[in-house]
Amino acid sequence: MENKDLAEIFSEISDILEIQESNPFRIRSFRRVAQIIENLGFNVARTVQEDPEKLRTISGIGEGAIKRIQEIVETGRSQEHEDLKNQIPPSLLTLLELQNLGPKKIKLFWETLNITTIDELEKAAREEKLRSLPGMGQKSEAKILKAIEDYRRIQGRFRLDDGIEITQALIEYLNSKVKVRRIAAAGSVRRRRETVGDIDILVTCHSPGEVIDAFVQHPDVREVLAKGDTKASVVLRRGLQTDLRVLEDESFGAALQYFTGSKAHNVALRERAKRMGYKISEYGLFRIVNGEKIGNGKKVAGEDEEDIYHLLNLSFIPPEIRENRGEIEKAEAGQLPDLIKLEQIRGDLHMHTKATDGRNSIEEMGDAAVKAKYEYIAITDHSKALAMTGGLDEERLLLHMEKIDQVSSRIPEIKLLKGIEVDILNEGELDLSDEVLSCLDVVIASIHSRFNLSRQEMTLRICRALENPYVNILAHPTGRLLTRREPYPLDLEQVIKTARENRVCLEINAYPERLDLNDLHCRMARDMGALISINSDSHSTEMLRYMQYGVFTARRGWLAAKDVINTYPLEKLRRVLRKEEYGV
Ligand code: DGT
Ligand code: CA
Ligand code: CA
Ligand code: ZN
Repeated sequence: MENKDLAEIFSEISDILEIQESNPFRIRSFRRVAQIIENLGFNVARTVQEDPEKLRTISGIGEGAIKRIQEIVETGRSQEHEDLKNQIPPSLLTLLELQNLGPKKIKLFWETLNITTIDELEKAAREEKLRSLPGMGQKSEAKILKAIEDYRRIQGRFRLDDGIEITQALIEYLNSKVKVRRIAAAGSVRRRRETVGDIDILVTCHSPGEVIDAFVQHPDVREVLAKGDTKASVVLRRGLQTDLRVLEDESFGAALQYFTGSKAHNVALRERAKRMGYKISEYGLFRIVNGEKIGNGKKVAGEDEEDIYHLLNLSFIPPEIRENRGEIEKAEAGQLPDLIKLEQIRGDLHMHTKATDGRNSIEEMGDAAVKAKYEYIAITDHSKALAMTGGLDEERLLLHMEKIDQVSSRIPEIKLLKGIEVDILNEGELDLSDEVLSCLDVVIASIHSRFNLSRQEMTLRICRALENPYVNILAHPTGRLLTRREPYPLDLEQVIKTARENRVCLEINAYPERLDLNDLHCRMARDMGALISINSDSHSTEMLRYMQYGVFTARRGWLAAKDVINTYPLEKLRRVLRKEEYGV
């Protein structure tokens, strides 16, 4: 069982309690447990059985929570959760998935208009029945309609980190149950697309029946959609579908190529094969002569994926860029970019500490970064405009900077750079004085307020901030939250141009819910000569691992190490941050 599954149960308990207007303290404590579990870097379900003491040391997780976790791990459910669910219409919980709609509003709609489903809510909003309710108005009614529209569009897609974690766990599980020969993820998971619709796993094995049986018996399987001799489809917890295919060794590579996709890439590859006198399918690459397969249908490639690309006179195309965006032409010319790798990342330039809304101290972040084998990191807490995070004013920031220097000298393995994530205010002015900003090593600017400006206003606002001589990085430039919030309207081309002119870098925020810039934006930035910084935006030591998702996005955006400043050695990085150097 994944941490997300456990966290969801705790979070649903708190949602239901909130709808029932139960004790606020209880509501908060369940909510907190959910957040902690979701962000822990180890598997809680396994730990609670093997080493429950480890959980007892985590603040915020009490005996009650541990008992509940044990119950869920042993029985697959929590009795209290089940009881609570029986006390409300089940569809109310679906309403919680709408952006900006919390338990209080849901309770209000339910009690006053007897609304329990998304369809009913939509109808009421269209009939203008919501606006007259307490705390509601025309604007909030329109927002609900927008949230419903967004929900319907993204429904059924999952974050990449969930997709990868679940895939890895399934592969481990199958390996532990059956002697498999080759096993791999295909589909959008392998292409590292930012969201995944379903998981595709391919396997070769001497006894297909055994793998299929083990697969459908996995404890997280909620429903078996199909079960055949060589293929099965199941629905896991949280509704994620997974397809498993058992293959012959001699066609594993061909199947991996086919089921990795994307569909558009496959169509283009198939046309190329045809022009060259080949036929390509999930079973192999076949040479066609006079409409016949050479050697009585014996294929020329199939066992290994690389052979297929090479026989088609292409260099191997990494899965992340198989989207039919020009990769086949570049592979033919031998001009594919040398895509960035996680090992090339030397540091992380965006993270928070206890000084604002992070969970760990400067020391703890520094130690964790040493473990991640980084050479440098930047500590970048929030500025005062984000009052709810305890954002820093000038005075506190100066003290914080001293501390960062002290910790840095105590940890010789790594350099801690002094930074800030400064809020961009209403008209593009920054939340802190230039005087203080000029003393920092790294200044990250970001938007956390007034998302509803027009495209032109937002573009102007951001560009003004980029013109400040001390700004180094524009954080999460479009503000989108995957499967939750659309980007604000923005002329990104203008923003990139202004960034480049002012020697500002654009961030790939690696937080799996953001991945902002996205893959296409990265490529646009690179083509326009702007530099990128990939940052985890960690709010605890465990989140440093999110760096990998930013690297996946960078790869999908055709970036090489030279395009990304946190692959540079410290001295070169500092020249870029001082704006003495920009570009390659
Ligand atoms: P997803 O699951 O929506 O995130 O995206 P994919 O790419 O994983 O799509 P999926 O699971 O429907 O299929 C896996 C791969 O199988 C897909 O990327 C390409 C291949 N494939 C599926 N159907 C077709 C098809 O009709 N034609 C071709 N050429 N390839 C297909
Ligand atoms: Ca898929
Ligand atoms: Ca599929
Ligand atoms: Zn941040």
